[in-house]
Amino acid sequence: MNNHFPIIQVIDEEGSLLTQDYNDLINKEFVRNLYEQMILVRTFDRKAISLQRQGRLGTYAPFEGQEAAQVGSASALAKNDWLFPTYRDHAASITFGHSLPHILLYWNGRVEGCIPPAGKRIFPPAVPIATHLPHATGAALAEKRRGTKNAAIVYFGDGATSEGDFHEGLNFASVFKAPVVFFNQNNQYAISLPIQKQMNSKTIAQKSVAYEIPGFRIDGNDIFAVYFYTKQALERARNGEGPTLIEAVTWRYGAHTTADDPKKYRDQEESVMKRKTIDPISRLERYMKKSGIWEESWCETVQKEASDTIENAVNEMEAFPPPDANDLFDHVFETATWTIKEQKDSYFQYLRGEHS
Ligand SMILES: Cc1ncc(C[n+]2csc(CCOP(=O)(O)OP(=O)(O)O)c2C)c(N)n1
Ligand SMILES: [Mg+2]
Repeated sequence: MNNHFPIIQVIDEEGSLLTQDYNDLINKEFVRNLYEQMILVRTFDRKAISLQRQGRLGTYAPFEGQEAAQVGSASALAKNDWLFPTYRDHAASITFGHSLPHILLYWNGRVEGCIPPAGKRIFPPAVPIATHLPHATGAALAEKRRGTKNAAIVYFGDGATSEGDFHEGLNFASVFKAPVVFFNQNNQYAISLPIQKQMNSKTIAQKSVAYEIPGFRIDGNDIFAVYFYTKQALERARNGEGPTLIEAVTWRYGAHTTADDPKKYRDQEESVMKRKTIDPISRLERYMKKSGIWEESWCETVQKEASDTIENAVNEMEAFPPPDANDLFDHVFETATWTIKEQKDSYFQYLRGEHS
């Protein structure tokens, strides 16, 4: 079978613009905002790994390499849309307005980290793979039934497409024309499993054909392609035209989480090479240099501001009062089952030193 879904780019790897279609929109302010946001989230990601290594964060799932996919897509959302992230999508959540200290609190196992700022429709990260696709479809359908123009976006990886929930979410959304964008980040690995062993399909985008919905395979390291194709999918959703599947082809440079070592299952030289060629931030930088909107002093300020913002977020996270042990049990079900009650009693006895 041929590949029916060639990768769509708006800028090439050298940073040259391949189409004039978006000329009116790609202005200096737009480009600078995207660049600033990518620097902020990369600084966050690196700091989070460093905190984990120092024992100041529990564990962490890094996204370095996937900044364009997440920042570009979340930048296309409107204020009242819904965002359903996985454990790797904090760059999308941050871009959509989540609070930095709260995201850090999440990685310290704190329930406060699951709660977005008031008015922000951001779900807690889904750790079970693909369970949140039907949730996003449901939220989108509720918006449609209420007669609003709000849409939902749901993030998931290549591995998630092997789960039943992926197919149920897409089928239901297609049948009911739910205003939802299925945003896949194909980073080509599900922990240690490469995409070639995950599926026989040549692409993830082609899975849209089975559900009779539009599918696009875009270069996920090209922030313009990500932004404009997500924007278009969201517009279709708002206009009552139903869901879209977007496959953003990308790459994670580092480990699956801070708990694994990628050198055990792949040659990390590939990440070194990809950093030189397809890095999303360097690519936008090349575009900016070619189009005469690059200034070294501006870039230095952006980096300094990002570092200050992240340092403040870390201070805020670490100044939080210690956790309440009740939180471990009180949010599992709305009303605790007898098993949860028993576990809670037993744990509090243990904390009081009443049994080992
Ligand atoms: C239902 C379920 N099965 C297995 C796991 C264990 N698990 C955690 S992450 C992961 C790989 C997911 O890969 P992918 O969907 O490509 O996302 P990525 O981590 O690359 O962002 C697996 C199998 C899980 N969390 N949930
Ligand atoms: Mg993956």
